[in-house]
Formats: sequence, C-alpha cells, structure tokens
Amino acid sequence: MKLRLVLGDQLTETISSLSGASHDDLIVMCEVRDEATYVKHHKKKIVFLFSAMRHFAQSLSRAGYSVHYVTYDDPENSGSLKGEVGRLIGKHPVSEVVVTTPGEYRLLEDMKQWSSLLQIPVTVLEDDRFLSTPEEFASWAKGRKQLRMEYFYRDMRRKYGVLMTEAGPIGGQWNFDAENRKPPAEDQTVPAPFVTDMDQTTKDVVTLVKDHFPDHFGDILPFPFAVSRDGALQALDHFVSERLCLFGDFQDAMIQGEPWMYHSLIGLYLNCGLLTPMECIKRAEAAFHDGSAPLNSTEGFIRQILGWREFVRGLYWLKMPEYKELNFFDANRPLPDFYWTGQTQMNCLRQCIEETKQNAYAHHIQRLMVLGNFALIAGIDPKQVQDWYLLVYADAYDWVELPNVSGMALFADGGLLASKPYAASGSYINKMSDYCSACRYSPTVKNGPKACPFNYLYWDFMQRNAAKLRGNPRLGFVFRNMDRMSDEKRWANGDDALRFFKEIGINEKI
Ligand code: FAD
Ligand code: DLZ
Ligand code: SF4
Repeated sequence: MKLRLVLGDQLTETISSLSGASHDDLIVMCEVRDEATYVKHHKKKIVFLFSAMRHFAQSLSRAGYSVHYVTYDDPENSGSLKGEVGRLIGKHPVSEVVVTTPGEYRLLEDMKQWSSLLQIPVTVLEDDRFLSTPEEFASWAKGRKQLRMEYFYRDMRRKYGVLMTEAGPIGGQWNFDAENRKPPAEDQTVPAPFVTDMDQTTKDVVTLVKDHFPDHFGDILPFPFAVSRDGALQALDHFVSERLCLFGDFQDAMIQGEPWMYHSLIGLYLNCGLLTPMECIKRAEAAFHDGSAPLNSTEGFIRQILGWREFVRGLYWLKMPEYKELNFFDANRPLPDFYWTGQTQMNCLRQCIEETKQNAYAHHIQRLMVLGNFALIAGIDPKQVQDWYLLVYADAYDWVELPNVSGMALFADGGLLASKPYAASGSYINKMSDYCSACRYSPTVKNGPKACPFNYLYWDFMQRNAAKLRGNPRLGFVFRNMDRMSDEKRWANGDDALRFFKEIGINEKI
C-alpha cells in the first residue's frame, strides 16, 4: 500500500501524487499546527484552506479512494506533517510514501529527511501544475545578466501558442501596458465580485478557527470565497464575464471602498490547486476571440499568469535559500504597528490595511504601490515585511510572496527581478486613486506637517541610497532632479522623515 500525501495547496485531482493511485492506496490529508502557524496566517486564509481541503477530501472519497483526513482538533494529531505520516506508517502496511514537491523550500528541505527519519522510501514527484519547470527556468536564466519577465513571457507565449498568429503576437505587440494605466473615473461603479454562501463544512471550520487561532490577524466573516473546484470555476466564469473587459484599463487604479476593482480574485484558487493556470488562460483567450473582452485586458490578464506567476516561481527555485536573506539597502527599521491595526492618518495605507484585514486580499497595485512602496521608502527590514505579506493574504505562499515582496516591492535583491525600485511619491497615489481627497495630508505639499509623508520619504530614500542607485540608467532623471535641489530642501526631507518616524514610534536612524 502506498501512502499518498496531499498538502493543503495541492488540491488538484490530476496532481502527480495521485497519478496511478489505486483504491488500495491510502490518501492522507492533515490539518497541522506546523503549517497553520509557521507564520500566524490570517484567520480567513486558514478557514479557506481547511474548508477547501475538507471538500477536496470529500470529493476523493466520493470517487472511491480511501482517504484518511486528520482534523486540526483530532486529539491524536501530532501537529506536523512528518508526525502524521509517521503515525500512519505505524498503523498501516505502507511500503512507500508518495508526495508532490511542496511549493516552499522550507518544507522540501524537511521532506528530504523523512526517508531516513521514518525508515521508509519517500518519493517526491515533480509538481507539474505549472507551465514551466525550475530546470527550464534555470536554463533560460543561464548566462543572462538581468532576468526580465518580459522576455521570459514572450518565450512562454511562443511555447504555448497563446494569443499568437503565425506572424507573431496577436495585435502586433507583446504588451499593451500603455493602455492599462487609466486612473479611476469619477463615480465609477465596479461590478460586485463573486460570492458564495458558507456550507456546513465551512461553518464547522469557522468555529474551529475561532477556537484555535484567536490571536491570528484578520476577520473571519464575512466569508465569500469558494472552497471547491466547482465554486472556483464559477468564480473564474464570473470574472471573465463581468470584469475581464475592464481589467486592463483599470489594472492600476484604486478606489476607496472598492477592494477588488476589476481584478479576478482567483489567486487563492490557483495557488491551492482548485484552478489550473492554463484553464484560466484559455478561458480569457476564448473571451477575446468571441469578442467579449478586448485585447489589452486579455493580454494583461494572461501576462500575469503565463508571465509573472511562472517567472517568480522560477526565480524562487533558482535563488533559494539565499534569496530570503537579501537586503540590498540594509533596511532595518521595524514594521510599524499600523500594518496590524490600520491606525494611521495616511488614508491610502489605512484603506489598504483595513481591506487586507477584512478580506485577506488587496489587489496588486495596493500591495505594490501603497503597502510595498511605503515599506521600501521607509526602509523597513525585509524579513518583517516578508512575514507580514506571507501571513495576511489568502493567496500567499513563500514561492510567490517572496520574489514579489523582496524583489518587486523592496528591491532587496538589488535588481534581479526589477529594473528599478518601485518607489513613488504621493503624486502617483493621488493620480491613480481617490484616497488623497479623504486624507489629513496633502499630496501636493512637499514638506512640513501637512505634507504627504510619501513625498519627503521618497526623497529621503533616494538621498540615503544615492550611492547604490545613482548608476541605474532608469533613475537618471531622479538624480538630475535631486542634484538641482537646494541643500535646505534636502535637509528638510531628512528632517521631515525623522520627525515622521518619531511620530509613529520609530526612533532609530538607518
Ligand atoms: P489579478 O490581478 O486578477 O491577476 C490574475 C492572476 O495573475 C493572479 O491571481 C495571480 O495568480 C497572477 N499574478 C498577478 N500578478 C502576479 C505576480 N506579480 N506574481 C505572481 N502571480 C501574479 N501573488 C500571489 O499569488 N501570492 C502572494 O503572496 C503575492 N504577494 C504579493 C506581494 C507583493 C508585494 C506584490 C506586489 C504582489 C504580490 N502578489 C502575490 C502578486 C499579485 O499582487 C497577486 O497575485 C494578485 O493581487 C492576486 O489577486 P487576483 O487573483 O485578483 O489577481
Ligand atoms: C498554508 C497551509 C495551512 C494554513 N495549513 C495547512 C495544513 O494544515 N496542512 C497542509 O497540508 N497544508 C497547509 N497549508 C499549506 C502548506 O503550508 C503548503 O503546502 C506548504 O507551504 C508548501 O507550499
Ligand atoms: Fe496617501 Fe499621501 Fe494621499 Fe494621504 S496624501 S492618501 S498619505 S498618498
């Protein structure tokens, strides 16, 4: 009998660990303390994953498999995946443990010890749910000075023939980003996102999470997420029919009270396996071909999945474990408390943090240009920022969170992923959102108590890191502007930054 272990983010019927499974094999799934608390995940994320795991186990049982499911509150639950596998090996005539490669480096390293510790063959199979393998990515990356997603993405378009004609990319261009930066219109109404009612399984998990994780961040209710394959497919359909058409236009826009904008809200389903990347890509491509979605939206959406998602995973496996330690700017300020409470007078941050707390979700531009941008220019310790992102979002796993946080938002890898830091002043946020009109600060005031903190923190960041950034060709105009500044102006930026950090309880200087 083979023991086939399925992890919480491996909820795909066609996963390699289930391939060739016979009804004599034992399929094992476990809710364990180690995975639920290695960072203190958002309560909604745990509800989502435990409920999705339970639904997946039920569907395997219905299909006739013998499934052993360990609930979190099982008195015999050892609290770790290895412990549970060991416990079952003792009870059943297991000849081999079979598992698909976990998404995170940490767990793969742990699993490498299992065979000798448990005294049983452990076969770790490839995770073939992605559209490129770590080996393919490594060979693509070999010899390149810089790794740019755009070129990787073009190769992926060619490889899979997505949005291609024989002559090249459909529409004659690989990307339509120039059309995808529209600010929000006044009185814009955004279609409501897909929501589902909780069934009894989810309600049971809600009670469990309330009892066992009271000190974890975030609100459990309302709980709108799908927790089954059918539900996730409905969520995808809902996005494609209601929101994809304007996804591109307003990809970077933010409106107060509209946490989802035109984003798909499928990351959590993709990352736990309820949806597969190619079916999402095909669904969007079909909408383009039947005329219900324009090219700028379709291409923009597909690029996120076929390009960015695969690219960051490739980078993760290429560069771990060193990647986690990188800190290009030697940033060392602690994460401000308001990242947990939302209690800040900076309205953009308050909105994004409160929405994160309510929904275990923020869309890309909130994560990058508000929450990440602040952490970058304020010089927050990357480790603390990584942990925050890993625990607050329902779609967060180390392999995708780390490159996005460390590489994209914080430039902690010194430019491996991004060609320049995504640092911006208040005028960017003012242009792309309506947050500033409800803020105590003014985005047009540059210094002093009324000034938007993003303004002087931006210049303070550039001043502090000039030696590291001046040579970057994409920042030439920034340093030309800085060089024209008077000494008084430069001092004002530094003084304002220090006053600001003192006000928020951070006194140390980097
Ligand atoms: P949409 O905007 O509708 O995009 C569609 C899909 O494309 C997403 O579901 C996702 O699977 C994929 N995608 C889009 N952008 C990226 C990207 N940069 N990297 C990888 N996949 C992408 N994404 C995660 O899945 N998990 C994370 O933990 C995560 N952390 C992030 C942290 C920071 C600082 C930043 C800047 C981005 C992060 N992202 C992460 C990427 C992106 O913000 C989310 O994938 C997206 O917001 C999820 O919402 P959505 O499903 O509505 O995505
Ligand atoms: C994220 C998560 C959580 C919260 N809980 C569990 C769990 O109890 N059991 C499980 O098998 N997986 C869980 N996961 C997902 C794992 O953390 C994930 O499989 C690894 O991080 C590898 O990506
Ligand atoms: Fe954010 Fe500055 Fe705008 Fe306030 S003024 S919402 S702090 S960008």
